[in-house]
Amino acid sequence: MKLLYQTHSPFARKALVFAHEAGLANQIQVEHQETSPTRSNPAVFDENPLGKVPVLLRAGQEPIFDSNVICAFLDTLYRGPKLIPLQGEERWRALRFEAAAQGLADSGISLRWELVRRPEALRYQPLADGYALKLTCTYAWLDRQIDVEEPVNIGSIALATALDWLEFRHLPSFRNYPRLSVWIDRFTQRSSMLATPLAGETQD
Ligand SMILES: N[C@@H](CCC(=O)N[C@@H](CS)C(=O)NCC(=O)O)C(=O)O
Repeated sequence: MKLLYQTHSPFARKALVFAHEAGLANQIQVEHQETSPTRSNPAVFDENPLGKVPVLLRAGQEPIFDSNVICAFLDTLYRGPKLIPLQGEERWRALRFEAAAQGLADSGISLRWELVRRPEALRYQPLADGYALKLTCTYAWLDRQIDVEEPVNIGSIALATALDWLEFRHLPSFRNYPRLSVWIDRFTQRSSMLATPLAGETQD
């Protein structure tokens, strides 16, 4: 399998960390692709009509996107206990955390447009404030919700990759939320996270 990847994408890293946790990383060739809505990448558009990474390519099969679907597919190949819990409150907790993580990463990207990516004259402060509020409210919610012993699953993987990216991009900090801060510092020591460092600049 080949993963159309980006070393500075929280979503691509989520899929790759999931592959590592599922013991499948050695079956995946990782290929870096730059993407931006202002600079379309034909190699990515050929596989995903949204022009976004990550995309998982399989021999003789249709491509799989986005990160949620790639993780769901990889979990079907995983022989261990499912990383997307199958039932009960454990499932809804993991999926709720995944949804929060997707929102964090999406809000962080939107905020970066208002702070650094859009030409200065086109930036809109009320929108930046609105996205920053989504981040800080979600940090506060997570600080109440997260268990320092949170199991490794789709929820914790998605949260760790989103939060580590927010810090990498110097977006509003979660460091004044003590429980969340302790949890992320532990999770980022996992070999799956150490094997997938964030690097690089967005090319718009
Ligand atoms: N919901 C998607 C989001 C993917 C996404 O936004 N990827 C970014 C990189 S971080 C991208 O390729 N953006 C290019 C664009 O928006 O055109 C997922 O979870 O995979």
